[in-house]
Order: sequence, then C-alpha cells, then structure tokens
Amino acid sequence: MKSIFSETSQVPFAAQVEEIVASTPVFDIHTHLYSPAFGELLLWGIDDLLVYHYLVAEAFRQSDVPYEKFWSLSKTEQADLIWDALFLQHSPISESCRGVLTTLQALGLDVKKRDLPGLRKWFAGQKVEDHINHCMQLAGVRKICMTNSPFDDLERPVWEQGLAQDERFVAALRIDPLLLSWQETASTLADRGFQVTADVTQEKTISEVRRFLSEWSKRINARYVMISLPPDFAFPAQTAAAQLIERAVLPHCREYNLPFALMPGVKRAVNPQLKLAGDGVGLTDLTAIQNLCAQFPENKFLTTVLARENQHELCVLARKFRNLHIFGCWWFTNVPSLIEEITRMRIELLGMSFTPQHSDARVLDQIVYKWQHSRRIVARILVEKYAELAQSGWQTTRAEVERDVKDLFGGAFERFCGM
Ligand code: HDL
Ligand code: ZN
Repeated sequence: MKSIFSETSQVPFAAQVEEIVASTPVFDIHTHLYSPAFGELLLWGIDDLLVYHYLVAEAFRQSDVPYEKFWSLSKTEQADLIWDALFLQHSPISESCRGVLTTLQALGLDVKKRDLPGLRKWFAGQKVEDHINHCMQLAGVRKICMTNSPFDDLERPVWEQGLAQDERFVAALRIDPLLLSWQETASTLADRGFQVTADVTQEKTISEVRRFLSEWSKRINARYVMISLPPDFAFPAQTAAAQLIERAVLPHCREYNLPFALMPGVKRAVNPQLKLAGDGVGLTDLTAIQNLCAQFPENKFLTTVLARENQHELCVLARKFRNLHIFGCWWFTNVPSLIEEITRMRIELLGMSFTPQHSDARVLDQIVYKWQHSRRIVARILVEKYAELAQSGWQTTRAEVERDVKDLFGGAFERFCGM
C-alpha cells in the first residue's frame, strides 16, 4: 500500500491530505434546511443570507436603529441596512460576514463590485432545484439532516400531506416543546387526540407520549430524536423533562434504535428584542449527560455543547462512554479559532471516533461557506497529526487517510446510528 509520505510521490503529502479533505463528500448531520417539498420554508439567496440571525445580532451593534423599527422593515430593507452596516460602513471581517462573501465568490459572483442590486438580480435568475444542486456540489454535501418539529405549524401540514421527499434530505425529530414546556404541550397533544394530562407520572400519559413519538418518528423516518437544553438541565430530576426522558423518550429510542441528541447550553431569549438572534450561552453541568450515558447503556446519545468551557469535559465523557458520540462546533463555537481548538483537542483525545462539524445552516447557500471554512481547518490539523505519526515511524497510506476522512465526515456517525 503506497504511503502518502513516499519520496517518489509527485504530490507532497500535505497537498494530498488537503485534496482528500476538500473533496470527500460530507453528511451534514444537523441543519435547519428543508427539502424542496417544504417550499418557502427552504431559505436561500442573498437577502436570506444577509438577514440570518447571526448578522442581525451584529448589525444592531453597528447601527442605532430601534428594534421595533428594524422589525417593521421588509426583508429587503433589513438586508439593505445589514449590508450597509456590516459590509460597507465596516469591513465584513466577522465569521458570519466573511461567510457570505465566501459563498458569493464560490457561486462565481464578483463581490469586489459591492453591488447588492446586481447580486439580487443574479439570484432572481436562479431556479431553486438547480440552486440546491449547485450549493450541495460546491459544499461537497452528500446528505442533509433537517430539524423537524411536529410543533411547527408551518412544517407539520407538509408532513401530514405525505409529500414525496428528496432522498438527499433526511429528518431528525425535534422535541423541545414536549420536554421543556410540558404543561402547555400536554394541552396541545390533548387537542390532537392524545390522552395525556399534565401529570407525567400517569401511565396513560406516558404511553400516549410514546404513541406521539412513534407516530412522528415513522411519519418523518427520523434518523435521531433531538433537543436543545438550558444550561441548568439536570438528570435525574423531578422535572417533567427528566421524567419524560426516562419513561418515554429513552424507551422509544431503544424500541426504534434511534440516538437521542442532547444539545445543552442554550439560554433562550437573553435579549428577546433580537428575536431569533436573542439566545445566549451558559455553562452546563455535564453530570446530566454522564448520568444518562451511565444509567442507559442501551441508549445511544449524540451531544454537542454550546459553551467553549464545556468542550474538554465533553471529550473526557466521550472517552468514558462509547454510547456517546460527540459532534460539531455548534453556533457560537462555529468560528475558526474555536473550530481549531476543539477539533484538535477531540482528535488528540478521541482519535477519529467523533464528528467534527455540522453546518447548522438555516439558509441553503450557507453550506458552501460553512463547509469550505471548516474543511480548511480540519485539513490543517490532519496534516500536522499525520506528520507527527510519520515522525513516530507510522507511514499512513492514502487509502487510510481517505478512510479516516470519510469517517469524520459522516461515516462514524452513520455507523454509530446503525444507518
Ligand atoms: O437550537 C438549535 O438547533 C440552534 O442551532 C438554534 O437553531 C440557533 O438559532 C442556530 O441556528 N444556531 O446556529
Ligand atoms: Zn441548530
């Protein structure tokens, strides 16, 4: 087997590793994108890129526009304000702004002109089906996992119509309201014909929650069940969330062989006037994750944490529990300096048994920059790590690098899920 380090190779090993990382198709295991069947729910194009909530938060820092004034503007007017504040009045140097430019450049658009009307004109000429193919090809994304909530009034009817799905888009069952707002959700479920009461200790309530989970897991062919959690999430606990997890969600996941994705650290609506951009981050006590992994060895857990300060402990937990698969540099950690720090730490502690990234894209075009930026960082780290192996006498073959990168870009995740 030919080592990638052999002197006879025409291509230096670093360039080979970079080429493999740049070209290996990736399974994007957590996004907020929607398949074409969901119509307008799939966001794409320059104005959706500019009004992405990451840029909204940054624009309010560079503009004295009153909150209510901004929210009264049309999407185009909001995008105009953001373009002026973050791209023209100040260099677009933040990760969210640079990302827009990376995407536009990859699409073949000349950002030097700073011509927003011209950009709008180009996007107006695109057909969504072609644009999906174009973005997935530029991003090297082979499969997209959506975030699918039975509690979303716009999304639910589409599933209930049973429309044909694009097989490149797969579903994950998002259940935040079920666990985090049980009192309110119990009446919603009762209205939909599930015989539940607010008392989660009742057997009938538990069996009906499981019927709800089964119905939706089958309807959407869920690949995993997921929830984001506040920093103070505790398990075990007397909370409705902890009770429902133990008595309904985990038995359901065992029955259907589904991982349960726990995503702790979100402080929702820290600044409600920013709407979707108003969430913050908090340090989580990861003992809850430790207890779940230890107490339920038959369940599989997927976890990403929002606080930088939780990342090392999460790596150590993953070393202790093989039913825990950690993934992604989520949200406020999805910036080059932290992707580098977190990914390097994970490789050093976990080898290849984790999934370094997901895009969390809300706008289709974002997969282009989120993956281009992350691939460069992963490649840089792998070049260094394979070189260190060579210094220890281990000659890695090209086939082994290709195998490793396939694992990092969805293969390890698919094996963990039993897909
Ligand atoms: O809860 C989540 O899944 C988060 O990813 C939020 O949707 C957040 O608003 C986001 O888009 N982060 O990237
Ligand atoms: Zn998300």
